[in-house]
Amino acid sequence: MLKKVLIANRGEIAVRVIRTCKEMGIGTVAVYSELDRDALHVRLADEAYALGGQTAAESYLNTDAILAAIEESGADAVHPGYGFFSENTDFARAITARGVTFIGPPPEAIEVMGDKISSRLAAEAAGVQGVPGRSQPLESSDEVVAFGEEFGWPIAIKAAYGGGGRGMKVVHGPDEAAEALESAQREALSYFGRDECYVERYLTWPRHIEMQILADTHGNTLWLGERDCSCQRRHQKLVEESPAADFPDEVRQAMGAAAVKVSEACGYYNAGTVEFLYQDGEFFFLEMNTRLQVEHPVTELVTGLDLVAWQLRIAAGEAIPFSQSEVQRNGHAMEVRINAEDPSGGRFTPSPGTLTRFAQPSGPGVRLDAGYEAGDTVSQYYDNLIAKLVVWAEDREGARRRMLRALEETIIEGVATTIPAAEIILSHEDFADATHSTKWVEDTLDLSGLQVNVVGGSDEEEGAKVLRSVTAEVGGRRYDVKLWLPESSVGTVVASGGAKTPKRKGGGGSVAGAASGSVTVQMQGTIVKVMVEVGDEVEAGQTVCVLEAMKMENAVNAQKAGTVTEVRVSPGDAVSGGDVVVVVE
Ligand code: MV4
Repeated sequence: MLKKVLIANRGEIAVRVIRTCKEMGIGTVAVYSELDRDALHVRLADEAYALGGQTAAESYLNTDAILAAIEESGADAVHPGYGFFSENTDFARAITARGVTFIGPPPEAIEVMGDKISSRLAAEAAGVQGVPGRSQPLESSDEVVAFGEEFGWPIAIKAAYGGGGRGMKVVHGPDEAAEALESAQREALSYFGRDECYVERYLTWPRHIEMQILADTHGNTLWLGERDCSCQRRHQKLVEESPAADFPDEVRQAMGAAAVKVSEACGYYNAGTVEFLYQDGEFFFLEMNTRLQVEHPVTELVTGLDLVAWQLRIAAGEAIPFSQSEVQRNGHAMEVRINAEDPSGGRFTPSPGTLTRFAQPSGPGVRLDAGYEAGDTVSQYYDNLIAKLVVWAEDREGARRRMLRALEETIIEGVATTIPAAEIILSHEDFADATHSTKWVEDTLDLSGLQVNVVGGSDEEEGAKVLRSVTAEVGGRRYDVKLWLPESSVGTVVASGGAKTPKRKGGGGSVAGAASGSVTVQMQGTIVKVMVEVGDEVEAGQTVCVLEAMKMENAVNAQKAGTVTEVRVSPGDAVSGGDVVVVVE
């Protein structure tokens, strides 16, 4: 068995992995950025190593720093969690070359599934159909038009080398084809470094149903059951559940068998997920996620299996000792993601800060996988998932009611959270009746009246610490020691210079009252396209520029008609929420 596992991640997933390692008697090594030096995953691990840096790129994605921590700690395996290095084959190969086990699939499987054209082809070769479409990169928008005319509109343009929702454009007719292809290629290039896109029929009311698989290095591949992740907004999942409601068992069996075929076709081992779109009783292969997923606890609660434990055993070379027919599924599980985001008005804007209070739910059938405790700070630099609340009950209605009860017990102060939005979703009759699809939150659910007020807001300055180098002598030997000291103890901090435009306080973008001529952005991001010039006439609602934020392209629209008198940004500019980009008079 593995002896010491380094967890190359942070937050709730690092905590999740540490817990199972402890139960299995495996040593745990945490790594941390400067901002995470007191984080929960660091507190729980047996030992911890500083990576330095603040942003993910400087810390959790710093290969050299992580390799050094592996070396120092003597870890014999690395668990990558999700995100970060979980699907990075260079990293997997680099550690494997050092004799360290990567707790994940073979790199070749990550490669085949990492690119949607090759994964589509691999699935097709295994006899599993994707959405009807073309498995070649598009050369021009004429091909988009030709496909739409042949198969019917709407159609979807997708990034071949993409993932998640990034780079997908829906095209409703021939006149939208050129602009959609251009935008899809631009997004694909900026996110994935390659601009190849392909085309598929667009399903208008699908459910997102994914199948969990588990495969070992001895040729055993099992499917464990599905999760319905249809309840999402802008490709961020909000609620996941298993089993999927109104999902016939023969479809489940067929989808399970299809997932096993896809996974075998790429020589997979480890835990994995095969995603499908499900509409009108038919399912279509979408992509395969070659990692442990955020929502894996849903499957753990219905099967009673610890997926992290099985990842560890499989990585150590053990064979899965049970067969497909021995996998049992009981009752119903649901997961709600609790993010530090303000769902007011349905906007879900990031709300980083210190959790001044965190009352955790408990009682029958409740599991909370949190990455934070009261007093911890959610940084703007990382994913803002605070915790996953997962419940189990005998049936769907029992799980729904239990989730509402547990959400009510969960009290977080200091930051805004998605809990109020989850409560609205779970109380809605469409959710209770399970008539929702992937389009439901964005198209039907109305969160415009939701207003969240953060209670117990933290004083940002209080407790702020700064890094200072101090020379110390220990037993006569000289050491340079770094100390994190309260800001107040090290004298005045000189404000960093730079002529910054004064920013309006609390510039949330939406201006109350009459439509403003100052077009502002709602959130922090990068301007990728400017569509107007000084002197242009614009109409109310017309798009003036495109903002890339939260992994998506967002149209920034004029609020009133008039003439453009100022354009304050150009492509590539970084902007903050509330910044004025264009002035219309
Ligand atoms: C689709 C689709 C409809 N038709 N493909 C979005 C993310 C990416 N993984 C695939 N996605 C979709 N592909 C065709 N041909 C609808 C979606 C989709 C979606 C899929 C899964 C979960 C949520 C979604 C939300 C919107 C659109």
